[in-house]
Amino acid sequence: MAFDIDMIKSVYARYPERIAAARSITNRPMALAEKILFAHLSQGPATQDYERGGDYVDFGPDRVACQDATAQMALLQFMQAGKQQSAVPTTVHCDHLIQARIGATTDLANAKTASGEVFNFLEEVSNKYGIGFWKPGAGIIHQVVLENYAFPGGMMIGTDSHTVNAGGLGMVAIGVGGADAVDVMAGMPWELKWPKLIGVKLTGQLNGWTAPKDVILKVAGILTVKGGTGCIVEYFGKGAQSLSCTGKGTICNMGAEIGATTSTFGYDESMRRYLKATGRQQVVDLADAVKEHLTADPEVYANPEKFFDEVIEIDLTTLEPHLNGPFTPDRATPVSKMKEEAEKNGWPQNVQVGLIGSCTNSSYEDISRAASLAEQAVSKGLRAKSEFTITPGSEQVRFTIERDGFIDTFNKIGAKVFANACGPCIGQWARPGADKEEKNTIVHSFNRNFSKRADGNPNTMAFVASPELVTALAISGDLTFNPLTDKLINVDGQEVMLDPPSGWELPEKGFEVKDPGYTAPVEDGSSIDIQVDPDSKRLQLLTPFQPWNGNEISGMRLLIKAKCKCTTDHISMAGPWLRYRGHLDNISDNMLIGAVNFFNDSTNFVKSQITGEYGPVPATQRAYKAEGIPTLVVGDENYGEGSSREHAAMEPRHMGVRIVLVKSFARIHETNLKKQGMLALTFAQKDDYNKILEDDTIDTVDLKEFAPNKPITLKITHVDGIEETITCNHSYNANQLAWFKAGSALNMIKKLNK
Ligand code: MIC
Ligand code: SF4
Repeated sequence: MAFDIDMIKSVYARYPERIAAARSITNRPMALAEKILFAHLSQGPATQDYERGGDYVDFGPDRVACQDATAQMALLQFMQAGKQQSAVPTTVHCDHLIQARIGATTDLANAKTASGEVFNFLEEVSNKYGIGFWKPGAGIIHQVVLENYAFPGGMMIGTDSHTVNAGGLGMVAIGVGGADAVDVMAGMPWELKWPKLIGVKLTGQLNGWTAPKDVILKVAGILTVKGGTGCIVEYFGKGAQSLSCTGKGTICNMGAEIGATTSTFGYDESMRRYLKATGRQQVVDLADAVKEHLTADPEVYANPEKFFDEVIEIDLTTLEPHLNGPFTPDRATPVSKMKEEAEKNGWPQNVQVGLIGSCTNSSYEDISRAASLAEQAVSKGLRAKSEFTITPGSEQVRFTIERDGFIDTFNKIGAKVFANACGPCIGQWARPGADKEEKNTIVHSFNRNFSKRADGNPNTMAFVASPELVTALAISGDLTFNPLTDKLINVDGQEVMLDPPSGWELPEKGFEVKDPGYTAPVEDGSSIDIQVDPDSKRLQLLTPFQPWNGNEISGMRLLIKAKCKCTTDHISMAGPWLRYRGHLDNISDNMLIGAVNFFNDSTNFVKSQITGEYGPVPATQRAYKAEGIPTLVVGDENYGEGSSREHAAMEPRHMGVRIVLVKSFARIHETNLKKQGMLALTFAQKDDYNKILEDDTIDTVDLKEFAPNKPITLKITHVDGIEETITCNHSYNANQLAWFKAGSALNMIKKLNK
């Protein structure tokens, strides 16, 4: 049975009218992404065309999804919005707060004890506001959404950057911070800059060792971690149609790693098959009735250069398996070049652990193909030389793969099955010995591989690959092993080769699950009273941020000038800190502790202008706050890349940082800063980054004239008394400016609801 079928019906019912309105205005063939955007304007049918990469536009997404680690802040904010119910179907998924240590059953039980207070809070709030609740162990948000909620041509937002996974079912699904989710849940328009469009034409067909993952690993290599910023990536061509729906999900999922707003595919047979297999024939019937609107106009795919801002072509037939890493998901190395690269760069050859699963790659197809290799290993007298772990994406997948014998197969090569949760992908991995910080290599089928991400060890080099390649490398124990050409020695001393993997797109006997782990909310939750213990270490009700006082900001000191890559993991680390995601003051003790200080190349070691001493970033900032001294944070390119976590914006706001000034921002983080009433600025001249010195005092000169499209000037006074001014750009529109003035977007919502 499909959830929210009435909502899906009404979305499809309005498609013909909405597309006709858009067509009469644009007068040109449209890409799928444009059709979905036009069909979801919050104003109704289109009355004007929009400039790609220029206009901010208001949308009305169909649904919202939140995961436990971000839902806490999203719901704490929603509770202040003064609404009785969420205005659109919304779900909460408990997946990030489960630590992988021993194995699924024990780890899940431990998580329920350790984070019981948070899970209960999320369940109660969900019940009160009409939100569907997926309990711990039910699965990872994106896999559960794909299996239950995604539908072709729909638009959703989710408080997780990999919400984009739902593009595998032809949605425009976008990762956002909690404050954005509050807009949609409060029934208000949700704003996004009309994206540019990148077309990726896939020709040929995958074969042998190559998997859908390799498509996105290749694209990441081409576009880099910021190449997709502000863009929707639309995949098309015969090759696209030949991919499974879940394979499409994998490709869209990792679109987050190139900074893309989202990625999507046109409605096709693979989606029909997947919808049917997951009990949603009804959605197929509805989608079929409007199918011409659920893919681009044929002219667009026939002449992509005319309609997309950029076109990439990839031939699946000749595409090689890739390994991306270490430390960044866009460092792409084809498997045939790995030996050379590893030697050149001194990457440890010995693979210590191979990890498959996660929200990116845990479909039935992925697991069955990986299992085919494990099966071969057994029959050919091989054992996995590396440790090997599996994190299934959902209880439905886990139950079905267990029924079909794959877990037994994996057990034969000594695998460990973790809970259906994020686990090692988000630092929730109690990896024995990680604290020794030894240099080592792991390979995984997740999406991110930033420093410290999986096990907290800065010297762990993580390489991202398809589950098939991860399995082969775990069997060989060698990063430079190329299964296409290399032989292995088995227990009898014979040379053997692994045959290419094989598997099933969908289970022949259908999916099965006993308890999917879902709890529907009560009809009327208005009488539910949510209590938060004022002494709780895990949860804290929010105090509204102060509005802007209308004055210039004077006497700012530099808190930190971050050097090179500064992701949201550097700004607000995950792993053990996930436990404070519902407590703004406590989590602020991790603020920027991973960022590298430009002036001494150390992390969490900055100069205090009060004492002249060096110390940790959070303590230094707390001292500035206590003295009422405003501060500023400076950053490099693509600052805030990675996660949607708005804590990376709320912490500096709460701690008294006033401006974040960088060379460029990642999309979600820039929006999060704006939503929380922070000033997010970029250097008009990137080289001005070099003008900011450790002991500077900084003042705004013309903040009082803050207006859209008008740069802001900063005066820098160096310690020798020399003054310089620099020009800073910003992308605030009138609406966003109002958030700044009110202190936050939430303060605005509260005002409007009064
Ligand atoms: C991630 O993959 O980095 C996360 C953890 O899922 C985050 C969300 C979070 O930080 O809670 C994301 O991708 O948005
Ligand atoms: Fe969870 Fe990792 Fe997916 Fe983020 S990327 S949702 S942490 S499995």
